[in-house]
Amino acid sequence: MTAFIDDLDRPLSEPHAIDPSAVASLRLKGHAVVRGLASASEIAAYRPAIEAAVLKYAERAAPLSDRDTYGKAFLQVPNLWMRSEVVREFVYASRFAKVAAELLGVSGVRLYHDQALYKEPGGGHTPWHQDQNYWPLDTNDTITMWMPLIDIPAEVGSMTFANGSHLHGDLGPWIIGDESEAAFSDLVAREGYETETHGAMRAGDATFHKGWTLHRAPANNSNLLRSVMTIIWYADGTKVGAIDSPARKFDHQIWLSGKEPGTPADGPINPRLWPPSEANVGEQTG
Ligand SMILES: O=C(O)CCC(=O)C(=O)O
Repeated sequence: MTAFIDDLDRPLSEPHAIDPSAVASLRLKGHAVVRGLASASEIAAYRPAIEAAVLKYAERAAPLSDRDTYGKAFLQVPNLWMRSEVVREFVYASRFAKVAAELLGVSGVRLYHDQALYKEPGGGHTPWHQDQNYWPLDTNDTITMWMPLIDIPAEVGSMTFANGSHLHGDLGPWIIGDESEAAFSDLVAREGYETETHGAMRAGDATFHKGWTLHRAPANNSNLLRSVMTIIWYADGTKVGAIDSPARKFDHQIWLSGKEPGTPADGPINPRLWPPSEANVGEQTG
């Protein structure tokens, strides 16, 4: 199949060698940084398609001052791969999925979903939270790639992680908001978690974090639109987990095609992206 963006430095199927320290960091701390995973020109090629979808969404968004803490944190636009063939090429990239599998130490990964997270100038902090509270997946092998589409200076900053928090699984029922910020701030202080950020990032650098890793992000006090694309995968072979909260009920319908708990999480919108499955091999030419 012909690639939509065909003048890249290297195809998005070309592997990216990761340092063993990144694998150790993900295992021990629950997060890792991989610098230069995509080049500036690759990002420049895909950013317009991602941005177009976000800006369309932004036209309908309420003014910042009218939103709650979660709403102020970012413009959140999910499943961009379904809206644009160009974005699909980016989200399906085996270069990214292979890194996710290697960091998790699993032989294959499936797509859970993608989402753009654009923190506007004046946008608020992203409260402490654990992603996996939302995900009805019967595994701890879940991972998010968070990739800036512009250079992010230190004063805007990237996420902060609570090192080792993923090793404790579910740390509380709070979904993202003022309550999760208060409860998890207390927990981080009380349990003495060391916190760590990878700070300034270049377009195409990426952080990876596990589904149970506690994380937050600072407010955007700059004039820059903090453009970030995320992709979430889980280990191939994972089963649909318990639907035991409203958040998980929502995710179950939207992202797991409502498949029965206990059955393989291999629905039509959860393709195996590493190793590329037959149906996607043609997408991998980059
Ligand atoms: O982009 C942000 O501010 C937070 C992102 C986040 O929480 C995530 O990707 O899991």
